[in-house]
Amino acid sequence: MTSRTQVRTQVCIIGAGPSGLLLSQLLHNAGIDTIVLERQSGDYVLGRIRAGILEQGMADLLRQAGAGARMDREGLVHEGLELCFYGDRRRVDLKELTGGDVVTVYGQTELTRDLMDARKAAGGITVYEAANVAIHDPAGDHPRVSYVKDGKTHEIACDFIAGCDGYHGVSRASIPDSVLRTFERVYPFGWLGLLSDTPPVADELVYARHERGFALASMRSQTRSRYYIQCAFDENLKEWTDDRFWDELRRRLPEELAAALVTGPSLEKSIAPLRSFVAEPLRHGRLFLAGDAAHIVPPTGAKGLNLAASDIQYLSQALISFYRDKAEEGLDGYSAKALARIWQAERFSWWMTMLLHRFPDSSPFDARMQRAEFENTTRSRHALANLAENYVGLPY
Ligand code: RFL
Ligand code: PHB
Repeated sequence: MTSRTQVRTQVCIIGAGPSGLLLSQLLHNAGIDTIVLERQSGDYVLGRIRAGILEQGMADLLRQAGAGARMDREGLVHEGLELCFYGDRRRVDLKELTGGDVVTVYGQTELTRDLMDARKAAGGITVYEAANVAIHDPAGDHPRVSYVKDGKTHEIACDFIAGCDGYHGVSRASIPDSVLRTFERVYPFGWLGLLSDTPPVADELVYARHERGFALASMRSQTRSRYYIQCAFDENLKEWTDDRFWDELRRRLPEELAAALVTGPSLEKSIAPLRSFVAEPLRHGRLFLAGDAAHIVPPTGAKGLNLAASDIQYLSQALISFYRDKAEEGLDGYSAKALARIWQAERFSWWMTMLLHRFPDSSPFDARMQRAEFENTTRSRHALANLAENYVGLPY
């Protein structure tokens, strides 16, 4: 027999990724009590190499959460990026095209670490390695969340549950099929990523369409690079030695960059599938979905983490005004408000993906259309400005 303990909190947050940790800090700063439940260990969460590009909104939220100091010191401000289409290189001046907006290069790992530290300093409770997390009665007035830790079952009674547990979490799965509608596109390829302690090949990110497939040159700092190449969706990671990766990357980058590429041993190598996904609505009674639990974008537009930030901004404001003013409008409007921005980011990420990848089933007509799309985008200032304003992030 296992014993069962029960505690109470105002908002139970499931998932200690960027969404859950950011929400916990914003609520804590407003005097709202939270408990965060995370299935993995803290080290495991920090070991996942993911996003690297922060929109202004995400950077501002991190500061608001009291966790922005290191990003302000160490983050790299990027005023532009490069698109390369079969060797044709075009710089996109984000700052000039948007009237001053830029992005910040700062790894999700570092951002997560900063949020974990801020939560620790604030004395907030995060339960790591919480197994069998289960949601009870989300549509009723007294929702609960149970979990198992060290062989003991625990239960949390709460006012609200924030489902910040990513694409494979329990939160979305706890909403009945009769309530939830999902929209999905799975792309017929993946991204093979490599992280190395080598200087980045260029000062700005380079998104390259090559006849062998897409490649991206990104970075985490002046001394740490992050590269991706498009691969088959069922690619075997074991078959990709570092040398094979570097050779393939060199083939796909513009010649001058390939010649300048500095290679070194990989610190991490992984394959990510590409998918577009949206669940609607984002609320079921007292359960709210945010971040990857609610939506997935292919990484081409660098929107996933940033979209999590806008969800959390809307949700935290709604919860704060509920507790401060007993106002329910924010909670009632959360799903529609967040989804409006989500669909814009979905469109942009889908469009960037279609523009820059090699599709195995593409016809000669499709190939010409992809080229025409590139020409249309780079020849027109209006089209470039549209790309730039989406890349730096739509306002929220
Ligand atoms: P996360 O980060 O997946 O965190 C969810 C957390 O919930 C935990 N969890 C559970 N906890 C308790 N009980 C359960 N049953 C649970 N099930 C899951 C998980 O262990 C995890 O810790 O979701 P969150 O917080 O919503 O954050 C979303 C971002 O992580 C994601 O959107 C980005 O990483 C996407 N992404 C990028 N986004 C950007 O904005 N810019 C980028 O440049 C960018 N590049 C990327 C990316 C994602 C990538 N991959 C691997 C998917 C590059 C890649 C390669
Ligand atoms: C990254 O650095 O991991 C990164 C950058 C831009 C993207 C996707 C991933 O579009």
